Amino acid sequence: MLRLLVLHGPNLNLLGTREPSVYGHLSLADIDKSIHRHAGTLGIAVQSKQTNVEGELVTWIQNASGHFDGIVINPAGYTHTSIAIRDAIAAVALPTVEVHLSNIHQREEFRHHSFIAGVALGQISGFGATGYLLAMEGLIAHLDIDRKPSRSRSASNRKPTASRR
Ligand code: CA2
Repeated sequence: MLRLLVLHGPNLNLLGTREPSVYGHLSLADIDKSIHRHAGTLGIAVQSKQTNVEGELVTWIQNASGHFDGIVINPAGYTHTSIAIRDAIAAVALPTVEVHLSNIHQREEFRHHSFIAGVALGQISGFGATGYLLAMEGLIAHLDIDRKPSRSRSASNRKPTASRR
């Protein structure tokens, strides 16, 4: 079974309490609930964690190796500042999708640059909590392709995916 690690960065524990016009009304617990529900329908395992501490994110990313197949991360404010998180993602070499609830490219100039984007498989920004679910699906599609040689993707011997979706 595919295992994904979902990491939430600083201040995301405040979701649902302030700035609903930017980040929506859902709490982090609500978002985690929908992540776990979606994982169930996709037939994958997820673990999600939040921290306000940069070094903790670095350690969790490092420790993901061997325990997880991919990472979904909303690095929050560290997106725009953290070379340490970028280096950890590059070092661990697990496919990683960067998620933002808001569209960072429509916001202040300082949010337009991400230190993470250059080492991520992709970036999803502006879809609210749905972004996490899209990131999980993107990682599954990527890992399925990675795990199977192209020959085994032919219609004749491809396993039906309906059981996972
Ligand atoms: O849009 C996103 O998901 C962000 O990663 C959120 C970060 C921000 O620094 C990024 O530029 C974009 C901020 C997270 C703070 O979350 C709060 C939630 C409720 C109240 C206050 C802050």
